[in-house]
Amino acid sequence: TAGKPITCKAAVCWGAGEPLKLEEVEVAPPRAHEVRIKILWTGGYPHRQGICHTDEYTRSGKDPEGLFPVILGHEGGGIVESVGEGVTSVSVGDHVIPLYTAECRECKFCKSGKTNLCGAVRATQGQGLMPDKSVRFTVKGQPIHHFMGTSTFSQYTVVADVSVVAVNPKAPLDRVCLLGCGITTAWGAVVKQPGIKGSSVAVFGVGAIGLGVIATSALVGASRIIAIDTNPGKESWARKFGATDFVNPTQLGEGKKIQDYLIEITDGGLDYTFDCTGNVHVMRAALEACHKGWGVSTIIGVAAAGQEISTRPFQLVTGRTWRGSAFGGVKGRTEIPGLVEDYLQGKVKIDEYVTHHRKLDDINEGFHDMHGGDCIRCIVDM
Ligand code: AHE
Ligand code: ZN
Repeated sequence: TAGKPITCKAAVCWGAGEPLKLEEVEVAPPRAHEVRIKILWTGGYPHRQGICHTDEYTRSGKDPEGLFPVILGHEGGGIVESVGEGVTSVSVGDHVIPLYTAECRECKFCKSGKTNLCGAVRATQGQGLMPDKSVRFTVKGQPIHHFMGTSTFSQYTVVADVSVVAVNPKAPLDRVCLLGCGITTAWGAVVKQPGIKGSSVAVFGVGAIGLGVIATSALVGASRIIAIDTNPGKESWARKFGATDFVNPTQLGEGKKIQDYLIEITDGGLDYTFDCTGNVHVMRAALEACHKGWGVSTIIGVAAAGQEISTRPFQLVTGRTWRGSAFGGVKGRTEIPGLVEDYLQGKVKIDEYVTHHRKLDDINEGFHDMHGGDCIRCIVDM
């Protein structure tokens, strides 16, 4: 098949707010510095409502960067089918995870030692194009946009060679595909934040991201982990992943703010808080629940278009820090192979997040899971 177009099935979103439609898609061969991947598994579509649900956010038409028609999907695993000229980082047959945060190791960002946000392909990625400004997907001759540099809702996809990482083939791809987004994002947000060992942590939102933050905080030795969610069904999930406390902010009584309650029960506030909801009001509460003088609040959730955060500047003047990270600050090519080993050694949970399975043909079933609130992660069998 190398060097020739491949016809396969993909879930195409033809317009903002439209359901995904299964189509026969023609996937062109990889050009120089590109990799064509046979996607075997993808997660990341039926995220629970309000938690990391980026594919659904873009499908809905609310993402200002959204373009149509498009093949969504950004949390996948597969096998390299062929590579274009000049590709040295992966080979045919490698088990790989596509990366929506590339790592070129040559740009100003990569060389800074300060961030994982690579600049190599981000501009074209945001335009739904490959780095040479063209697309590899067509349906009956009509070009279809790429998404987040990954487009994992297709049985074959093409990605830039800086946007993919090979992993240990002994690891089950139907599990480690989840390292393509949520679990890695949560893991990185915690392990790259110095000081969590022996500290108090509050986690706002108990979906896959929140559970990952809870599990990783427990792993690095946080002394107290308070989980917060309006869904009482999340308490058992939170405790199973290592939370020591659970608070339902809707049960605090008339007019009582969650930040005030948390400050009371922690003798002045938390050392570290994490927003895993994408809700700007929750982000404010997470900042204001931090301890005066040193508390640090990290934003992980993606807020809807046009939303803005606010608080009194006094909150920062008096020593609280507001920060955020994308993909957990993780450099995918350098760090994901180690995370896969951690999973194989039982140090990092993945299996525990998988609540649902789907066939590609049933991908629209995702909507039901998402609104049901009982779905942490669904794995789609491509
Ligand atoms: N396009 C959106 C922003 C989307 C966004 O923030 N994406 C996250 C990843 S979400 C994973 O499920 C991210 O890490 N972004 C970094 C980047 O470079 O895009 C909007 O609102 O415009
Ligand atoms: Zn995601």
